[in-house]
Amino acid sequence: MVATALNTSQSEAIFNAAQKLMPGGVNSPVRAFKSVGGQPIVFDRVKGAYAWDVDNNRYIDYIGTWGPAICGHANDEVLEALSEALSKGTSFGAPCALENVLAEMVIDAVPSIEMVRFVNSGTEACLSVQRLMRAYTKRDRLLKFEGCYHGHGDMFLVKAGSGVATLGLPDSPGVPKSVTEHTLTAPYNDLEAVKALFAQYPDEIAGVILEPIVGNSGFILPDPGFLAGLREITQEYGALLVFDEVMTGFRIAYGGVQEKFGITPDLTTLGKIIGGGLPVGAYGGRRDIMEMVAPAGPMYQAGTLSGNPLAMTAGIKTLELLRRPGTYDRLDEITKRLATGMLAIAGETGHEACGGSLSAMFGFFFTAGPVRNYDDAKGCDLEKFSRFHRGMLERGIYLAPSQFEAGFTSLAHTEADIDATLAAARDVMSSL
Ligand code: KE4
Repeated sequence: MVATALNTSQSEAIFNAAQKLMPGGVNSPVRAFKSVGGQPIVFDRVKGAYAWDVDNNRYIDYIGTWGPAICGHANDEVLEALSEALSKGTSFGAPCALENVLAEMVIDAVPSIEMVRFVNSGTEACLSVQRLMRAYTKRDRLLKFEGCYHGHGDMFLVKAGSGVATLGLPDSPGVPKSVTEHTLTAPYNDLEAVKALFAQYPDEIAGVILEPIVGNSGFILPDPGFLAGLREITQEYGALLVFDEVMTGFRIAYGGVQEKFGITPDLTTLGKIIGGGLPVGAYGGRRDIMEMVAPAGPMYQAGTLSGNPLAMTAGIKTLELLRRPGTYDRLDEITKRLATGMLAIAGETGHEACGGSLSAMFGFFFTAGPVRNYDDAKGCDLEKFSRFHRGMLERGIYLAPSQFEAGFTSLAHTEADIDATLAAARDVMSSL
């Protein structure tokens, strides 16, 4: 593959300095490109489907700040709403009507949510929801799936996905055994393994938490019947079913995977899109469970900036844009064009590949497949993925710098962007 000269001198200088100031030069590990190697790109600005680095190279961006930018980066209507809100202050630390507005939108949209609590990140949402699962059921064990990532809470850093998988840190140092010993894991899409764990611990499992479509081992869909099976098993054993829709919420459908697949969990976590690019997470679900949360009930959780007016404003405007008619048909169409094109080109250029897309989420693996779980994902050609990633970057296409991530499109991506991406993919794959 001919490497095209990409001037990244400013990125290099800034990133070198950053490594002396912040661990690995980043504030979130996956951004350091450790899994794919090469020079991370330092962003200067973003707009729509595009990002520009500090050397003024332009990229078609398929990360979209890891999901929030589903309406396109720096959407004019979101920015306008924010500048209005800004004039009234940045944070109140007191009740604010905007919290009611976003809460009502989330409750109206997400089938499982009758009551919601806003926090400041997906991690905080998952940390809070696992405490609520245990408080409500008075049971200690949690069941998660290998390769699923639910933020960096200790109890979840057991065979997690995303940056943990990328760095090969399935069990991070600093996490005491006493915390993870209550965390059970099973392979994704393996209902028999789940049944066996419930048979072994019939009245000890507070609940099952999963990514209903996996984005943190790469893009992995649930097998037909998997989600329904989990709904049945948890009901049978009096355990809770929790969908971590931090990534899929408002991306797969306006009501998330639970709306698209017609399976209603007891609790849901959200993040990313509901903040429209500002820090917002949320957890919500059945009223009888949520009323356990302080100060309505005894389960404690709190946060200085939770529900702040700026973040609420960005979230409200983003959901307003998403609930316009035709949004998800458009996202599905443009993403299918990309994913089917990529797989076709892989085949035409002699590379085994599998994957696909659903609504505004996509992914592919360099393997014949199928990829149904984390082990399958780990078995694909990671080295080839790294070379593909670098080749695409040099051609102005910004893909997630890890095989264990999903790709994201937005309402700002055009057919021309997709076709330019496919042309670059053909160029790279022809000499990969
Ligand atoms: P945050 O704390 O990063 O807002 O959310 C944690 C989280 C929880 N649940 C799911 C399903 C998630 O995907 C995430 C975060 N996603 C990663 C991307 N795979 C964030 C990117 C990063 O870690 O920098």
